[in-house]
Amino acid sequence: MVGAAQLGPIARDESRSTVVQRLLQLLREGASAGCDLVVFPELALTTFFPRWYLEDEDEKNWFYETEMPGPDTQPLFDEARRLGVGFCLGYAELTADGGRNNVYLLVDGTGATVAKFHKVHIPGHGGYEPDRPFQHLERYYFDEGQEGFTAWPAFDGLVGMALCNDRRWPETYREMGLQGVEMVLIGYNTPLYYAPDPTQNALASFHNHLVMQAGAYQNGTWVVGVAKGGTEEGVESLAQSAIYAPSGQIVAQAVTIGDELIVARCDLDLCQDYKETLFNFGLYRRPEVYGRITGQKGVIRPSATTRLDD
Ligand code: CDT
Repeated sequence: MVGAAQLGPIARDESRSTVVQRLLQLLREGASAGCDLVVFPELALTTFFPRWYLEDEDEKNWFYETEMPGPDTQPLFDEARRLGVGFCLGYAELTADGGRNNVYLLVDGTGATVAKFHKVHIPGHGGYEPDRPFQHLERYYFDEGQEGFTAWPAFDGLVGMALCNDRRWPETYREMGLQGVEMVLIGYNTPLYYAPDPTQNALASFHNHLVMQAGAYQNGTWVVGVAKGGTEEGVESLAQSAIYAPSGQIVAQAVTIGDELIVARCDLDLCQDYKETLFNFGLYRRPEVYGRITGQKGVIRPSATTRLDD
C-alpha cells in the first residue's frame, strides 16, 4: 500500500518543527491505512521560496537543510522506524561545498536512507524579472542534478524518483523504464499562473495528468504524483495529487487542496502486463534511429532546401 501525502500551503514563517508535525500526522495516517511507503511533495519542509528574489545569504540559507536528518527532521526518521513505514521527502539541500540542490530522499521502514535524487530539469529563470506578479527563480536557487534517473531496489520492487518539472519530460520516465522501474515517485509545486504563457493556466490540471498518465503507461510503471497545493503566500498552486496505474489510469486522487492522504494498493506485478506486451522494449524499441535524443539538445530544423534526393 502506498500513500500520497499531499500538503496544503506552508507559510513563509512556519517553523520546521511545525511542518514536521504535519508530516508526522500524515505518516501516522498512512500507517493506520496499512501503507508501506508515504510520499511527501517537493520542498515539503518550507514554503516554495523561489517565488521571491532573496539576495541576503542568511535569509536565503534559512530555507536549506545542511544535514538530514537534522534536529527538526529526526522525529520523522524515528517515527518511520517505530511504525515500520518508509517515506519520501522533498527539501532544499545546501552542501558543505556550497552546492544547492532540490532533493528527494527515500527512507525505508527502518528509518534508513535508501536513495537520494537531485532534480534534473530546473525550470523558471535565474535572475529577477520585475514584470512577473511573482518569481519562479529555481534556476537562481538550485544547481542542475547531474546523476540522472535511477531505479532503486526498495520496497520489494524498483522505485524511481523525479521532482516537479521532471515529470513533463518523457526522458525522465524512459530513463527509469529502461532500468525496469515499477514505481516512480514525483513531488511537485505547480503555480496555476504561468507568466511566460498564461493561455496555459486553464490547462494546468490537464497537463499534470497528461504527462504522468503517459509516463506510467508508456513505461508500464506506477506513478505517484504528490502536490503542495492551495494558496501559499498569495500564490495559487495545483493540488490534485494522484496515483496512476501502469495502464495510465488514475486509481486515487485528492479531493482537497490541503493536507490530505490518498492511498492505493499498488500491485507491482501489474507492470509486467505492459512491460512484456506493447512496451516490450527489448523486442520493439529502435535505439539505432533515436540518436538525436541524446546527441542533440535544442531543435535543429532541416534547411529549407533539403530534398529527399539531395
Ligand atoms: N516546481 C516546479 O518545477 N514547477 C514547475 C512550474 C512551471 S515552470 C515555471 C512545473 O513544471 O510544474
